[in-house]
Amino acid sequence: MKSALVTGVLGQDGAYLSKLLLEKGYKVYGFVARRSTPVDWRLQELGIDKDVERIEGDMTDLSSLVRALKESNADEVYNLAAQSFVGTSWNQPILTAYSTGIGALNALEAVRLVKPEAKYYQASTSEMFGGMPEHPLQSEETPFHPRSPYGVSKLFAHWMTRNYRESFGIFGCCGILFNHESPLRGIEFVTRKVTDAVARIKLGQQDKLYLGNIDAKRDWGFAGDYVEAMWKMLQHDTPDDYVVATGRTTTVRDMCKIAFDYVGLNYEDYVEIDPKFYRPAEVDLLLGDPKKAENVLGWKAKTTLEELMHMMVDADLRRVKQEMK
Ligand code: GDR
Repeated sequence: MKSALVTGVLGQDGAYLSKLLLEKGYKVYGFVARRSTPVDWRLQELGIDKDVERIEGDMTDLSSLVRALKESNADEVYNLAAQSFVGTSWNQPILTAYSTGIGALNALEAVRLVKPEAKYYQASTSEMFGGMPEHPLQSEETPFHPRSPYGVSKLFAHWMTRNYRESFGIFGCCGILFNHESPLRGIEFVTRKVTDAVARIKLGQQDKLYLGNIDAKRDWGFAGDYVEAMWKMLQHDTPDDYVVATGRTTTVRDMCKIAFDYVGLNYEDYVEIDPKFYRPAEVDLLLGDPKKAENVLGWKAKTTLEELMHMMVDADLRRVKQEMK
């Protein structure tokens, strides 16, 4: 039986990836930070909270990662842990650098010290590109220009993974994932903020939805599809880096329209702009070129943005109705 250590296991991707690995017969260990209130609702929603074995630790504490790797004897390490909200990274840049940047280096060091033959997956991100106008379509060859402390921290982790591959022969892969969403998305991210509001407005619990820059364009896919790409990278003969995206970009405005239209409402009647949601530096346009992942790994996004938004609105309608009981 193969075993995997997943950091960030209580997050959206951690939950979907754990489910996939459990279905494939892996023993799954989740590396979790101690919290006064446990946040394992995502594992519960997927019905796998009893199946993931927790190991307590922190990404900024190398010794806890070393212990986790010894205890799990993992064949595959998936580093999904991060301070992952871009907006917060301007207010907490140092924490972001520690957890998102140094945290990844700690995980790599743990692999090097304890089990150098383990395969390592690094959750890299389209935020590393910064959406520069001269590169309207981003691939593995596109130069990086991160525009937030989060993007800068992720780029450090990305280059460290490449460096450990080149320096020590670690089987390290970086998945450069574009935005990926699901009913398990945190409420601070724009798609989930929209679908939660659509459900509340439809059910008479909320009047307005306040957003920031609705002209920003994103390449949005379904997180459940994207975790398959992570796994496939580690099953390939050679370690490499891959863009994981749908190849379609949509404005925040049009994404809102899809969600409101689904319940028969006009988004223009409800969406208002609040400059407090503007970011000090915006990434205007993200559009990924997923050809390499398709050609080399045989991976392709399966879920359209319409299907994704409908799935998320349905889940939020269910949740809000439950709350109202
Ligand atoms: P992003 O996701 O920053 O792309 O990073 P987010 O959903 O937060 O923002 C997407 C775009 O929407 C604009 N926007 C708003 N965003 C939020 N959160 N709230 C608002 O009210 C709002 N109004 C407009 C943003 O300005 C932005 O342009 C996500 C994260 O999951 C990262 O961790 C991950 O690496 C990348 O996706 C790929």
